[in-house]
Amino acid sequence: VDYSLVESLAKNQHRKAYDGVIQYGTAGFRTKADILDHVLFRMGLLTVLRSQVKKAAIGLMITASHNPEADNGVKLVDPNGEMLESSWETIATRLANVQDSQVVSTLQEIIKEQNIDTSYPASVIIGRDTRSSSLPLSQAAVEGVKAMNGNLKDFGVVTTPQLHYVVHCTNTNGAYGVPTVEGYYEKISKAFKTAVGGKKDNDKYIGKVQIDAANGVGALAVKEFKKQLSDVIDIQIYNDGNGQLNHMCGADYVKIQQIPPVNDPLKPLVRSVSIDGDADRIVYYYTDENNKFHLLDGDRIAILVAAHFKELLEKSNLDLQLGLVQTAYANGGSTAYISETLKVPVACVPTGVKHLHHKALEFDIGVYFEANGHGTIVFKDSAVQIIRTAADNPSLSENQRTAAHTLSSIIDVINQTVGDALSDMLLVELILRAKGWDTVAWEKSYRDLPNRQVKVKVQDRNAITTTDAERRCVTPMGLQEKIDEIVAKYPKGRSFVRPSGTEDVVRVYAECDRIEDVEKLAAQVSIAVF
Ligand code: NG1
Ligand code: ZN
Repeated sequence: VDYSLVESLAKNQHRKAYDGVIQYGTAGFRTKADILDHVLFRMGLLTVLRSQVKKAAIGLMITASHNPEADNGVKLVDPNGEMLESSWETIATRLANVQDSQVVSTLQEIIKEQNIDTSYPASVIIGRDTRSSSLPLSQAAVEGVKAMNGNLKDFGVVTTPQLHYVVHCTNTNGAYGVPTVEGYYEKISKAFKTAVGGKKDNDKYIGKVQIDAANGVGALAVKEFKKQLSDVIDIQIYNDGNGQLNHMCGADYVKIQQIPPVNDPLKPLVRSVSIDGDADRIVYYYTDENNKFHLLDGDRIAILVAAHFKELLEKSNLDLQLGLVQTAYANGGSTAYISETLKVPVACVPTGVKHLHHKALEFDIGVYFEANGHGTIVFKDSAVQIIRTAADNPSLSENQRTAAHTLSSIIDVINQTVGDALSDMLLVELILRAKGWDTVAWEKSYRDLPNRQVKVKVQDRNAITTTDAERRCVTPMGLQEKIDEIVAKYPKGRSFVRPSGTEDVVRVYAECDRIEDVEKLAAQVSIAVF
């Protein structure tokens, strides 16, 4: 490596244009796009070292997900397609913040501390979303990778889950699938067709869905699935990339505002989907005959999936442990339903998919979703083996075999590497079809408690620290007692506060039994925080 070149690039073309501290947060670095160039260059440098440590290909995705167009971000993807290990988040933050003149010495420190074999041929897989700032930022990352002599595969514009998928497939020599975007579409489409058979409708289920693509990169993926699956499902798309990214549309907007996105045709009872700006989140919704909005969020998707798997496991008589993972943002109605009615074990972990993913891996089949619609299902290799064997086992009854077979075909629809809006959507569609349900039937299983999420701007959001999977705060002193006091006045009341990892705000979540109280509860807690 020519470190004088690295130094010159760091001091000139990619010099730091920002004095404040930039932190690797819940989903990597995320902030205004115009102060990120040096971060991307440095992350290009760092992925090479990460690849040499893991002796595997590492991913680098440029996106700011559901944030406005002016923002951007970058996250690194570890070999299995999972989020970067947390000790390296600290390393990434350190490298991103040193002075330009210290970039080379910091790299050398990292090499020494991590005992890195720099002769290993590194490889880095890059992807980006459709933001106008994403191309120049990806060029900065490419320069970083090249300056460190890393091999590079630039997949251009892809969804976040596609990038995770390609990284995983690359490192497992194709065992999970072909490591290309075409391979991704083909695997999932084929599995969906196998799982549903030929017909489009079943009882109350109508094989037609409309999708708000948030004017993001997901629109490209929706269009491709629409083409490949036209004979089994009818997909209508809007907010398809021609409008402003994430503006009054997308999964985050619909979930938080609890209203339909802009450009929704607003026909009553039509099953509708909103995905986010990089297509890793999904929520369902519909408006009823009285024009009332109904949201079916990540909690509801998780429950639909878990209930279906439970039924198939019982039918196939397979002894596999099914579990569900949520965060504190999961609606209390959903948690009660899972543990009391469904009787599936449920765990609660801190916000951020990496926490959910890790916890879910403890089960044979782990279903995890954030309420905002970010989630997937992970299977232990041994569980996949057991299911596949049972599907072909002549000594089982035909009913058992059929159930195992259904499970087996469902596995391949799922992008296990990370939450994937479109693979999740196809999973929901095939379950609804199997059950012959429309959204009204799906919604019937339990009632969501009325809830509100608000943001509070404070001087220093990190003054708030939390415990118990973020459900209680430790500092500032006295705040938790105040919250307890407020919450106690509301039947079925629950509220918690935590600093956001992606925005400079404190998030306040509140839920309670009566819709007319929830606004007030959220406001009172917000005042306590302020
Ligand atoms: P923060 O900003 O830390 O709350 C948000 C979401 C997370 C996750 C990340 C990454 C909520 C309450 N928080 O994190 O679930 O999706 O963004 O996109 O939805
Ligand atoms: Zn996203």
